[in-house]
Amino acid sequence: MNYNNLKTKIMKQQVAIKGMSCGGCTQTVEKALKQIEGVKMVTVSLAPPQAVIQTDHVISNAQLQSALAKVGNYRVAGNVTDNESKKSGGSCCG
Ligand SMILES: [Cu+2]
Repeated sequence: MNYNNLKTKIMKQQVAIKGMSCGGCTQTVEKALKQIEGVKMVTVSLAPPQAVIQTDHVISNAQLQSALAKVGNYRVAGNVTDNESKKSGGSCCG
């Protein structure tokens, strides 16, 4: 049932996420990203801290960021070349 690929092209976006510190965080982030319109599938990992999103159109980092901001102190880091090494304590487990 997922093969309506002539109409809908699924693409993959990979974004680094900051502020996750445990499995609860990854689940929270995953849920939040799934709420975004057009997002079909989300896979969040802690190491490396990132989300892989399958969408039917490109989701902007700003859109991802605003979805994350609603559920906690998580940030889209964009490029993996982010130099910030400070740990931010996480949102769901203080
Ligand atoms: Cu957590």
